[in-house]
Amino acid sequence: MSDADHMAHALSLGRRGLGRVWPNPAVGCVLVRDGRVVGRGVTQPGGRPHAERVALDQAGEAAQGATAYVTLEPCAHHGQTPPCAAALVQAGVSRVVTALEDPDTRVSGRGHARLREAGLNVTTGVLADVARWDQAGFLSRVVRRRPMVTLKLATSLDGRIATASGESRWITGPEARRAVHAMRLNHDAVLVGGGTARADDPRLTVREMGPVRQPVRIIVSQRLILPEEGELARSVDEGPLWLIHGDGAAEERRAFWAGRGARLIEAPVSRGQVCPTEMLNALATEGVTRVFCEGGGSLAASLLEAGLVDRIALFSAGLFLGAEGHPGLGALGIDRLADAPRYRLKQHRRIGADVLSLWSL
Ligand code: AOF
Ligand code: ZN
Repeated sequence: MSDADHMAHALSLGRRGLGRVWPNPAVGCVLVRDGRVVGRGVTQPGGRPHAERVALDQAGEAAQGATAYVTLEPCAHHGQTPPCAAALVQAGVSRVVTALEDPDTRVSGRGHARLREAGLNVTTGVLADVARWDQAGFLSRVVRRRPMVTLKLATSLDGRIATASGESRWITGPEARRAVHAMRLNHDAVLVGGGTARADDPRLTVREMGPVRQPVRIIVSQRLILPEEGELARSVDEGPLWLIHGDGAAEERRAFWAGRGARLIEAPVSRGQVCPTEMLNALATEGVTRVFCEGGGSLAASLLEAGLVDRIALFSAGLFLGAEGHPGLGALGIDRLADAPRYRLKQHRRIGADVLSLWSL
């Protein structure tokens, strides 16, 4: 097994932490001695203990003379626990292989330096591209001071997210909805605009996936006009609920939601809406690294316009909705989703930078 093979193993462990460890990165660590894995670790829920600590505890004496594969530079700072770099040295590890340098100013190069000073053999940059993809949220929070944003869209084949009369449930089928719940889980937070909260009355929790750490539910509503009798107000106990609003939100509304147990975050308003850049900056300050935005149309547009969407998860359902006065297809006379003929996917193929999907009735 090569260094890259062991690092791929550590990366797969690290991925399990995504959505559970913010504000910290989801790190994976594998300890290998004489070709045998003697310890495995992943950053624990809430961000501690760190991955190396978990792997070292598992390995015990077997860590002596082992090689540690870590997906991020081991930390060098004294947080609530001693630095991982010191722990690796103390356990007698002889070689450390990492994927990325940690941009956190308390670490940035010091972890690697400490290991080298202690006489360990250090190799860096192994599978760095994969690690950068996996840890994009943490890197973004630290370097750009905003979380990584994934925009989820569920559209008809003509790119519409609702019928002309506003019906949007459900454009996609039950399997796609389950996939959405799984995607919510590997993000720290789920974000929707106030319009969606009013129109769909969503609960935004992860359901039917066993006991899980619920992502933070974040609603952005400039004036805090949200259904006070709806699912959100009823489900505050089911997971954290944060509301982002502007300075124009009425005092009674603030008091209502605060009384319900929601966390209120005020952000600057520009052009009549909460400024998306400032909003994400505020979320990064709270430690959020990965945001899953589920719409609606205006929030998605304002994030896209400001260049704040890093990833797009596009679900396409096999129907056309059309609409009078919109670009694309004209009116098809469809008000209710049930009236739209559903096509079935026959083939799905990447062609250059495009996707061909072949559908039939
Ligand atoms: C590691 N291994 O598994 C993780 C690391 O607040 P603290 O003390 O937990 O430190 C958080 C910082 O530690 C975080 O910003 C990042 O630099 C690093 N995370 N380091 O050696 C780990 N999760
Ligand atoms: Zn550490």
